[in-house]
Parts: sequence; C-alpha cells; structure tokens
Amino acid sequence: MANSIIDLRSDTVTKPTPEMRVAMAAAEVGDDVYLEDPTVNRLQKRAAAIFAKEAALFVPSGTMGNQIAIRLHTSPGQEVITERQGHIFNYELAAMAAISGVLARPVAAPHGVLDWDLIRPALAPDIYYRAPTGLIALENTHNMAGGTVYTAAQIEDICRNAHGLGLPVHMDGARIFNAAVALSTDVATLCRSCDSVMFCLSKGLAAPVGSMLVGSAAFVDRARRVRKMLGGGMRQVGVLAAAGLIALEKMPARLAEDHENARILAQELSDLPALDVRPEQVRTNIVVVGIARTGHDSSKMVALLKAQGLLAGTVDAATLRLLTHLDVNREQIHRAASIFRDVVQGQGS
Ligand code: TLP
Repeated sequence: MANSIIDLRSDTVTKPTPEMRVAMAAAEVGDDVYLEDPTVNRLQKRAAAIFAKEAALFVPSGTMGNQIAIRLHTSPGQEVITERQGHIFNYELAAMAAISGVLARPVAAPHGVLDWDLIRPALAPDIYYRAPTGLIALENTHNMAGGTVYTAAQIEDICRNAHGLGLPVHMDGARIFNAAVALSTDVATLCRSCDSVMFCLSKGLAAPVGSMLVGSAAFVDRARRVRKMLGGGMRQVGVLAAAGLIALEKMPARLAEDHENARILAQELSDLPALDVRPEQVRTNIVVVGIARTGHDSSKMVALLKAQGLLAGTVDAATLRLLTHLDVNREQIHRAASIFRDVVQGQGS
C-alpha cells in the first residue's frame, strides 16, 4: 500500500502541510519580475530579518541559489574551495564550471567540517600559472558527511582568515536551521560573518518549492539579475512564497523531533553488527549507514529495503543515507529499523 511506504531518501520528499495549502490558495500575488508580488516581498523581508542581513531573494532551488552566489563572488578562471563531499562540488552538475567558469578545489575534512589548517594549503599561491582562489564555500549541515555541523566559532574563524586575504565565504545552508537547532543557537549568529547564505525552504521546513539567498542589499540586487539570466525570474510566485513563509516562521521549531528520530534510528541500527552506524555522531536529521559487511552493495541494499517498504538513499557503493522529516513518525522509525534487521539477517532477501 502506497501509504505504508516509509520514505527516508531525503527530507525533500516532505509534502506541504494543510496550513501551507490554505495559505497558498489565499496568497496575495503580483508579478515578481516587476517586484510586485507582496507575498514574495514579505518572505524576502522576513528571511533577511531572521538572518540579520540586509536582503534576501527567493529562488526556485538550492542549486540555483548556490550557483548565483558563486557567479557573483568569483571571476572566470578562479577556484572555489569546497569540502570533498560537498553538494556544490558533487551534486550540482559541474554548474560552477558551466555557469561561472571556475574550478572546484576540493578539500577532504573529517566529518565534512573544514578548518583554516585544512583550507590554507589549498589556497592558490600568488604565481602567474596558478588559478587564484576566488571563494570558500562551506556546507552546514554537511549533507553527505551525515548532517554534521559547524559551530559559529568554527565558521567565524574561517571567515576571519578568509576576509583577511580578501576572500568571500559562501554558506550552503540548505539545512542551516537543523544546524542552529542542534547547536541551540540561531541562524543569524551562525551566519554572522558569511558573505552570503543559501538556505532551503523545501527540505526539513516542508515547503513544496524554493530556497532563499541572503546577503547585502547590493549582493541581492545583483543576484536578482543573475536569477533572471538563469531563467529563475518568476511571476505570481506568491503562491509558493506563502508556503515558504509558514516554513520559515513555524517549521524550525519542530526540527528537534526529526533529530530525536534520527538518533533513535541510529541507535537501533547500531545494534546490528552487519551495519556501521555511529549514533554518537548523529547531530541532526541525517544518518549514514555503512553496509560493507552486509555482502550487498548500495543498489542491492536499496532494492531489498524497498521490497519491504522502506526507501533509502545512497552516498556511495558501501554507504546508505537516511533522513528523518515531517512525514515520518516515531512508529515508522521503529518499523524502518526492523526492516533493516530483517534484510541484514537475510529474512528480507
Ligand atoms: N540535496 C538533495 C540531493 O541533491 C542530494 C538531498 O536529497 O539532500 N545544498 C545541499 C547541502 C543539499 O543537500 C541540496 C539538495 C542542495 C544544496 C540543492 O538543493 P535543490 O535540490 O533545491 O537544488
């Protein structure tokens, strides 16, 4: 039965809440390319205020938000320092090369969390045959490393060093509210020193579509032009912004529940010797599961779990990724763990 499927592939699968649907139907709208959509304008104002930045821009996706930022912070022929498992490096179709003419300089970091000692050696020396470093891009929470978090102090240290060299720092904060909740802080504090921040309304915050790009007024003004160039200028988009406003105002408060579910899931899976799970490293809503000892690769494992009604995502051939979210409850978390138990013990194959 379709409704008995437990979908832990991503928090992107969340459906808009009934309150969002009502707000979408009632949304006041206008042509946002003329800056005349009152609901979009309200959402942008609120996002800027919550992040304590001058301005914000509604964009169709996290990818577009990140790529607009890269385009604005860099010049063709430069490099962007990113963590080796980072989203902008691995999952955005080489867009930084295609759109901005820049090259990623990936740096591996424990749990996906960079620091200045790791970044320093990756900075291009000032030699005519090396591509200059143009930008440092951080990811908080770090998706593929398992929802790991940068603290405000770690971010500030990177920004202070980067700014000392005249380098901007962009935050891929697709799940920045998860990080803030895990750290018992707020997003403004976490992103205080970042030159730009992208965050998603459509992941754990459950809006159907949309992300925000936040920064200075001048940056957002230029970002609006690049968004238009990329085909992201939208018209009566207040119908989406209305859901985004509810996502922004109301949904962060429930993320702790997702984090608790992720910890419980990790704990239960760690009882299975065939799996490699570290519950103590689960800080937010992402659980990575090493499956090398099961004798199956990720695609086989995903198929076996799916046959039992559990949808899982993959990081690589030996690692699965499970995300908790609004549309999965505690009972389903226990059931997911028991499906894993059956599959690794050979009863589900
Ligand atoms: N992440 C998706 C997939 O693309 C992997 C997911 O299911 O987690 N930054 C980060 C850190 C992300 O996790 C994502 C999406 C994005 C950017 C891009 O957002 P969208 O999908 O809106 O373009």
